[in-house]
Amino acid sequence: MSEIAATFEKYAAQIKEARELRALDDIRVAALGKKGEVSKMMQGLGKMSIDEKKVMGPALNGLKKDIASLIETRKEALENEALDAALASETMDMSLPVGAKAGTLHPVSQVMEEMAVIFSDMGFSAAEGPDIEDDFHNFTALNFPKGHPARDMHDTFFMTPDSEGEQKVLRTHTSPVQIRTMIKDKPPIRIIAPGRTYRCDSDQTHTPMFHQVEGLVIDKGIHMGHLKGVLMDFMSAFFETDVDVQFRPHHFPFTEPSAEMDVRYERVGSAIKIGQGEKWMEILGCGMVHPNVLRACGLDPDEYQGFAFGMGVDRLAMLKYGMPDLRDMFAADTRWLGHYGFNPLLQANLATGLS
Ligand code: 2U9
Repeated sequence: MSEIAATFEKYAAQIKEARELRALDDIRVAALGKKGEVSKMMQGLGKMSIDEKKVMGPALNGLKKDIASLIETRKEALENEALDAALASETMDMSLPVGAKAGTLHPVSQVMEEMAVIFSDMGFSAAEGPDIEDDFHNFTALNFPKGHPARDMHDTFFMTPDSEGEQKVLRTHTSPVQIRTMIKDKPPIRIIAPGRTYRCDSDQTHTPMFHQVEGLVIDKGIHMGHLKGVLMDFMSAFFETDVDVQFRPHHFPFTEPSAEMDVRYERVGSAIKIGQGEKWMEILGCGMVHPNVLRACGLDPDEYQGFAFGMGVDRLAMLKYGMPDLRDMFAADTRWLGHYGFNPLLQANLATGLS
């Protein structure tokens, strides 16, 4: 047998026997590496006559290719074997555990869903916007003039000014979402704006981050009667019982006239029952969109009118589901979530009940 054929047979046998990728690579280095046997044989070409070179050159190249190809084929086989072994030994249960307590939906998410379901049934769609807002959308367009004391009452978180000196804010309400919608879309507009809002305030009844759902309706001939009807229907649907409400005059820069809405309630032991009783509890703010706000968004107040409202989701969740302390809501305590959380697979809907 020629030297070339003997070399091929030797490595072919080794390659066939190799059980691991690492052993296979050792064989590759021994045969084809820079200092490997085939490389050394090729270096010998330099000392050969031209006629010998003509025969041995292609033969050695062929040997190199054949060994490389055997190594490649064996490598693929070893990799497939390793994958099959891993697939057989490593299992992953993709199904949800039956009966075992899985993750729960946070009450704030549940209440946001419930509110979206009720308003969507009334023809509202949900709109979203950025948490970091500019001064125009958070204040100026909402009829808070520069230097007006109402800006201070919002306990605003200010961002560091950018290179052009512009100072953005963490939105203090979701109202900038309605501003963006009014600038972008033509009336009629019927939207809710659910989302996170931020004010530098922290005590038993305030957290620096809280959730709001605001609403906006813009069309021709909109009046307070529409506002009252929508909000009364919303309250009864949300608390899943008849709810008696009253409106008290109030002031907001972005609405005129403005009002706060109260719901009738009573205490039964430590629980609060909404809907009946002798006491009134403030539940939301609302009003007719201020003409200055309509103008700031390019709408003519003589042609279009609208109403708006805003409510705190966290407090509504506490009232509906009896959570006693606002601060527990964002403590990320899994025992609290296990107790107050909702089944994520049961979606709120009006047909089978909200909760
Ligand atoms: C536009 C025009 C008017 C939204 C409104 C309120 C009244 C209100 C508070 C409720 C509890 C905030 O979370 S809270 O502290 N909000 O009382 N919000 S009217 O009025 C708007 C919004 C957007 C363009």
